[in-house]
Amino acid sequence: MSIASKPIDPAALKSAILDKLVYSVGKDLDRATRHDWFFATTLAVRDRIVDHWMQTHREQAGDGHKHVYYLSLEFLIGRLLADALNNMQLMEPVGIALSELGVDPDEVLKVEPDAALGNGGLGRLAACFMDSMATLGVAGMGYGIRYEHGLFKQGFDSGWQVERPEDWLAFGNPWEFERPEAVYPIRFFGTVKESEIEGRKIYLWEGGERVLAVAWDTPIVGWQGQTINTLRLWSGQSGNLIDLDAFNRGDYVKAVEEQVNAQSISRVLYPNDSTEAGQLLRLKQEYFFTSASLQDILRRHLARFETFDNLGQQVAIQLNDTHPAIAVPELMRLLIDDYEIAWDKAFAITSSVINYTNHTLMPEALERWPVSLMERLLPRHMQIIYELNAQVLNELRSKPETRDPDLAEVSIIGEGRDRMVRMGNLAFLGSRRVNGVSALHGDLMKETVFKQLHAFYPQKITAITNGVTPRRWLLSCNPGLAALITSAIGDRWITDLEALDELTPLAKDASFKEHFARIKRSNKEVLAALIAKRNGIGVDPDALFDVQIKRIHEYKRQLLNILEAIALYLAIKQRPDADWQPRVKIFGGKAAPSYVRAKLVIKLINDVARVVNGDPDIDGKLRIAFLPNYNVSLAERIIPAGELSEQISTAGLEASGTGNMKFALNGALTIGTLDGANVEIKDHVGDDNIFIFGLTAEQVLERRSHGHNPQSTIETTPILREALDAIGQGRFSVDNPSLFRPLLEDLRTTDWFLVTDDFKSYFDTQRRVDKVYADQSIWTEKAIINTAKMGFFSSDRSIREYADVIWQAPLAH
Ligand code: B1N
Repeated sequence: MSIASKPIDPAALKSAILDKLVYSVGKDLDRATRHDWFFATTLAVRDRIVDHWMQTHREQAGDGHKHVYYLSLEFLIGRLLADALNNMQLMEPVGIALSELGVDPDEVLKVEPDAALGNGGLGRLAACFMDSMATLGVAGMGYGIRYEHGLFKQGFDSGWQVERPEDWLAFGNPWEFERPEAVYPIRFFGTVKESEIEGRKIYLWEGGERVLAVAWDTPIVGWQGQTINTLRLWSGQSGNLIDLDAFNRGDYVKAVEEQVNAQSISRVLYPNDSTEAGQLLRLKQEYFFTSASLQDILRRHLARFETFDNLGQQVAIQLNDTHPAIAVPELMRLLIDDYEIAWDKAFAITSSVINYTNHTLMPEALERWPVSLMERLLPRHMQIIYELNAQVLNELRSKPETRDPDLAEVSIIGEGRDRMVRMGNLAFLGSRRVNGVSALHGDLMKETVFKQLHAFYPQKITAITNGVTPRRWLLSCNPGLAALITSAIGDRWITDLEALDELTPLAKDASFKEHFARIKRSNKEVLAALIAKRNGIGVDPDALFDVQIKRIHEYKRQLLNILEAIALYLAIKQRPDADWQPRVKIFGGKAAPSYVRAKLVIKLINDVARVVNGDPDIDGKLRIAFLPNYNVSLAERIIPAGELSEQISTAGLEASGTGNMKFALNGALTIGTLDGANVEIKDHVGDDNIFIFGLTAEQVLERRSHGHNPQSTIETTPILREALDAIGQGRFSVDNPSLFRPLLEDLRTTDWFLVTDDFKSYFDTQRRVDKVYADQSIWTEKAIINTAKMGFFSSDRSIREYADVIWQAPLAH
């Protein structure tokens, strides 16, 4: 029986919540804080989940269910209560129960901390996939790290980004269950001793550091609670709580040193997005969670079948980027050294269960670890990597068409002065399937980073376009629009997003259009109030809401956006009485703390905002607001109010993007380049319902190799030159006119991300946007078409494709 089919009684919920408040939280009604109510509510709801969780465990134990394990260094899950209530259809009765207790349900939902165990798209995708696996009944388990501190909190100080530590566990976490019995030892450093027993070589990896990985489980509730899967996060612990010798000597620091070191592994998330971190602690984190997860997977499998012969039939492992790529030699090591399986068989098993998703082609994000570091930290793995590499290269060498440079390209070890282990090649060679995250990205993988590997293994690469869960990104975040859609076409869309296509004819229906526009307008009012509260500026809900929310990165080109804003500002000042379309430019996003240039872009946006918003000549025709501390919960408030979605990366560099899908689903039109999934969004909504501009991926490569001359582009584009001059003259930084010189100098010389090349086309396209927006009836039609055509971009569709093409795992629902 599904949870939804159980009678849902607000009175029973009310007494369950009260019980939890008194007996689990230890407070009475009069003294309970919002936090206490959040805890009590979650614990009451959790009880209803747990029975079904156990039921799911029992069902999935049978051999009819292939077990899918999603290994990811990041799970950007955000808040869980609203999601769980929605998926279990308990939102309404819990709302009633709380109200009757004199508590505002919205306040309770809002005090839940936003679990920011990820940086951006890659981590959020993992969270959407967990939701879709549970909804479709895939026996899917997520494995990651239980970071004590998630992504830093962002504040602004005089327009500069400042970082504050994040502390989501400070008040405890009612969702998780510690599993002290699921504990695995993880070794670092040490040495490998070789010996022989009965003609068989034995490798003993000994000494070094040893830490324990302890499991913490969070239930993941699928739609209507039919399947409840598990997200298992590992935390670092020392086996020795205290060093008694040191303690007795009076050396108290030394006495707890081992514990402190072990815990530091899961202390904090690295704040990098699309760049590699390159530090020892990062590599330790990667190995720590990968090894713990694989040990757990093997133990679970043995408990089911008592043999590894059928591992490939019963288990699929998905590596979310190369962060867990050490899984390839680790699985080999466990099978060979711990379970005495021969090399060839171990490799056959490994390469039949492991799969790898690539999320970026940018050279600075492709993980490479110095051989010398790996040899020290993971000596046994380096032996396995060398042997695997030799075996693969020998096989390929025997093919008549193979040339030496081809072999150098596919080698796991990059030669040169500093020898490096190329994690992408390792993951590719150890995997059954390697997938890209959009059609364009899949093609580019074959033509660029994996060109040679693809030539040798033409069946391996597949492209599965990303998706987003409609439960969080429409049903839960935009209840008004969700209700309108359901009243028009029924609620099938919640689990079958293609049903949205039935809205297409309604794009011409006057009454539907009016409702649709009214909901957008009301979402804009809510966002306007938030902007007033957080940024202290008033924005007109009738203006065009133009939004760019994502990590701050040069390739995402927030700089192009703010340059366009400056050019528009100068144009308005020149002709203040012309018929300007009022516009609010909204920004959100964090820069990696060490990414100096990205932080300077944040400062520039904030400084331009201050000048523009304070200029009486502009009179509200242009407003700029950079909302601090962009995260999942803030996205849930911004996206329903967005009208123009900025997806303006240099073509070929954004592997997919998923914000682009969330905006279009909520009725925003995209202004974007032909990059990542924008290409497919355009195919689905049609050329008339999207604003495409700029160079294509192919033209970008061509332009970079020859014909790129930013200086002359600037000279021949007066509006661009004037915008740059305004910055250079200190118009936005009167106290320090040279502040932004690094940005200007780069634009005038290298301009690697082709901001100057795309500027004119972007500016002109924005003016086209203004014109279309002026006719609200036409704009609304286009917005409805965008929502109607987003069926393809559900993460349910992505997971169906993974289950079919990669995992060969059945769906229960
Ligand atoms: O993965 C998303 C895509 O939609 C985005 O286009 C892509 O940029 C993003 C190192 C990354 N690629 N690489 C990362 C994250 C953290 C890190 O430490 C790289 N993130 C992406 C989902 O496919």
